[in-house]
Amino acid sequence: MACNEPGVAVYRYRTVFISDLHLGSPDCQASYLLSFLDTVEAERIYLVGDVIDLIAMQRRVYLPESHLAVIRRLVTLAAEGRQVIYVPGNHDEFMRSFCGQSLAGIEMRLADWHTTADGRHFRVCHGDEFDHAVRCSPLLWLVGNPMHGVLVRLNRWLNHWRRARGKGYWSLAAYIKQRLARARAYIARFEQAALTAAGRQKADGTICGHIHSAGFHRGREGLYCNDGDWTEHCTALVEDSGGRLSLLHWSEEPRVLAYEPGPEHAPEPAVGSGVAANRVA
Ligand SMILES: [Mn+2]
Repeated sequence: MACNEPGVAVYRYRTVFISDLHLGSPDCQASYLLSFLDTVEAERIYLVGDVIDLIAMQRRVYLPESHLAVIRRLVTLAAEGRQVIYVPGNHDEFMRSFCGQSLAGIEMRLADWHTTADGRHFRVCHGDEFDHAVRCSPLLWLVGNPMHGVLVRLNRWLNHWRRARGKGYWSLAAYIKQRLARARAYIARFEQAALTAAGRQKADGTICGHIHSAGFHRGREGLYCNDGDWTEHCTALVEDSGGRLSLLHWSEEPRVLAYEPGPEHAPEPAVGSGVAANRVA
């Protein structure tokens, strides 16, 4: 479906930030990504790294039609006059050698500065540059979902099996919880590294991806924004015409995951100012 087809809802934003698409790997949720690109209009689209997963492609090239359609769509958007800016990440590090050039109308940049409609300056980078400050595998984070009930049952089955083999009790739930706590600590350290960099650069904040965890965090140094990923979570960071940032979760029912936290005691966004407010058709 095309944006200008009558009857198709279109959501309009000033800027859209997406990262960690991992095109070329089976993990990419290309059909949701296509529906997002077909339904959301923006003047400027930022691709914040790990767009093409060259690391996965070295093992095995996986480029079905849906992945090629995403690439075609991005090239078309650029040809139609949208500004498409590609800031490579660690999985598409090779693309960094093209920075400063334009590829099929897509501007390649090592990192960038984005000024919001309300005049704030954000540094845009993939985020792997903060890894050194974190010293903990981002893979930890893929441990995933604290589906507690499932876990408890799994734990019971596992220990039943262990007992039958004369082995001692081992708590899977405790193990996973410990790993999740470590994952949370990892994210907190990553956020802090990004904020420290923003403070150093006299920016109002940092916009990045990399850890596959969409979120905002307001620190003394500014605002941390992570646009998430399109492998598990299908999330995007968007800026509306007034410069306000929010995080969208894209599925059959798009919804706002979070609004940027205001300064302390700022009023909550008005009801109806969510994803529907940006619906224009
Ligand atoms: Mn990455």
